[in-house]
This record gives sequence, structure tokens and C-alpha cells, in this order.
Amino acid sequence: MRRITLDEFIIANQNLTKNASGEFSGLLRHLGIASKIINRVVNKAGLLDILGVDGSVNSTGDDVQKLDTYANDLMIEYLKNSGICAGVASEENETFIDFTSNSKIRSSYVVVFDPLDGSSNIDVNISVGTIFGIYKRLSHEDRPLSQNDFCQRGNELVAAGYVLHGTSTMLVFTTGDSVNGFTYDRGIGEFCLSHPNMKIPPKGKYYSINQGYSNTFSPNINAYLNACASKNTALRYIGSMVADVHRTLYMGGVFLYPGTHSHPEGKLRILYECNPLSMIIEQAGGISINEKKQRILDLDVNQLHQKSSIIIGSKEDVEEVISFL
Ligand code: AHM
Ligand code: MG
Repeated sequence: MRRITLDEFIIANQNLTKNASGEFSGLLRHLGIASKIINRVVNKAGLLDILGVDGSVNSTGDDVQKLDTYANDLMIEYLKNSGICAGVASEENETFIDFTSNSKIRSSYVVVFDPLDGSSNIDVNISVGTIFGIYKRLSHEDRPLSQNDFCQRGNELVAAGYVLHGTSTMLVFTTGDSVNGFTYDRGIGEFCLSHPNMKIPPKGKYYSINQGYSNTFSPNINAYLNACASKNTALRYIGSMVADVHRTLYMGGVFLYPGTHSHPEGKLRILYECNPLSMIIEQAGGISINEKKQRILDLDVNQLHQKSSIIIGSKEDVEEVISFL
């Protein structure tokens, strides 16, 4: 069966948009290319001298893996060379990078990303992912970028997506009207539309949380976990948010990363992890909130590396968690 490629899909959608400049479509295509190259290296990681930590810690105190650095440098290079991205903010960099200074680049878009999420799993050959979000810049195109161009609420995202480097490689993204999944066909080197218009089941059989931290969760979260145990609800937790949320999108259920003693506001970063995945889950019919029952996409973002607790997944499952909060 002939399947639509990512490029064909992007071009077809661009043609449907009146006055589309092609800038945004070009950005999505470049993200697709960068993802393929990251995928090639992730797949061969055991054969290259690229496993293990590189000896540094990132701005939020996590050990940086060699592959984190590789993927981060590659995303920055590709987005810069695309000529259609004004700048980026990455989970791995303390501050944002302005591509417009000392260059002719004039673009209306900025990109936020986590180049390799779940990277503590890399050495043991477990799925990892790349997460991205695209915003329209707020500052004038003739001015330098500022932090405000990146610190936008999730409800301002114009597109969000992730690449799951799993048993097969998938790129899932939304531009705000549907969620579409593309599987990488290595034979032709293209992402092909395999999961059009993805919808999350209204209820699932699984909950997903690092329950090993339960003695540091709030009593409300523990009450919910006890309710899951009393109903024999199945637990699934990979420790790669992209993989855990992708399974939740596909099978239904709920993923939680609540506040803990070591991370009272939660561990996951709003700009690079929570917002893009929340946009996807909401577009697929799910819900994403924090422990204060606030919609993730409505949270004010004041710092590039701001964190939040998150409860994300099927409508009925998240509503059940809410009943305990
Ligand atoms: P990373 O971006 O440094 O890889 O960290 C984020 C990851 C998520 O993918 C995952 O949900 C979480 O950290 C797992 O954390 P923990 O090991 O505390 O359960
Ligand atoms: Mg991450």
C-alpha cells in the first residue's frame, strides 16, 4: 500500500492554508530530517563510542549523556542551517540561542526542544525520544530575540511533536487540528503516515508513575495509587516520558509525574516536555493538568527551565485522579 510521506503531508497541508509562506512547513521538514539523523546514531549507539555520560551536568542538574550532547548539537545545527528558524531553546542549554544575530536569518518562528528525553535509558537500549514545540516569535523580526519569545504559554504553540526512537521509529505531531503519526521506513528513508488522526481512548487500563517515590508523594496522589491497587489496575513505567506518554496515547490510561521531596514542583520541564506533549494529548481528546488541577497549557512560563507536576492522559482517567486532588 502506498503511504503518504511526511513531506507530501506537509506540502498538502501548506497548500490548504491561504497565504502560507512555506516557512512553517520548511521548519517541520527540517525537524523531520534532524530526527532521522538522530535516529541513525541512536540505533547504532552500541557500535559507536557514544554511550555513557560526558562528565557534565545540564542547567537542571542532570548528568549529560554523550548522546544528549550529540543530539542537541545536531538539532541546533540543522535548525540554524535551515535559515527559517529565528532561534532555539533547548533543555540542554542554560539560555536560548538567537540565530538572527550576525546573520541574514529573518524568521517568525522559534523552536523549543528536548533533544533526547529519557536519556538515562540510552545505555540499556530502551526507547528514548525527541520532543519539540514551535512558537511564533513575539519580538519584531528586526530585533534580537528575547526570553519572552520562548517563555510563552503552551496554548500559544503553533505545532508540537515528538519522535519516539522505539522498536520502530515514529514521529507524531500536531499543528492544532489533529494528531498524526508517521512511522520511519528505513528502506526509503522517509517517515510515512501510518496513524492518521490519532485519538486517545477515553479510558485505559494502565497508570504510569515512578511508584518507587510514593513515600514522597502527597497523600492525595497516594490515595489515588491505593485506589489503583484495589482495582488491580496495571502499572507500566518505562522512565522515558515520550515512550510512556506514547503508550498512554495509544492504549489510554494516565501518566503522572507529581511533586516529590527532591522535585517539589515535579521534575518535568514545562517548555520542553510538558507543553508539547500536553498539546498532543489534548488534540487527541485527552486532558493534561498539574497537581493543582491547572491546565498545563494555561500555565504562565517565567523561566526557560521551569518545571511542573503533570497528570496527563485519557479524559476519564485524569478525571478520576482529579477526584482525589
Ligand atoms: P531527561 O530529559 O533528563 O531524560 O529526564 C526526563 C525523564 C522523563 O523522560 C521521564 O519521565 C523521567 O525523566 C523519569 O524520571 P525518574 O527516573 O525520576 O522516574
Ligand atoms: Mg527530558
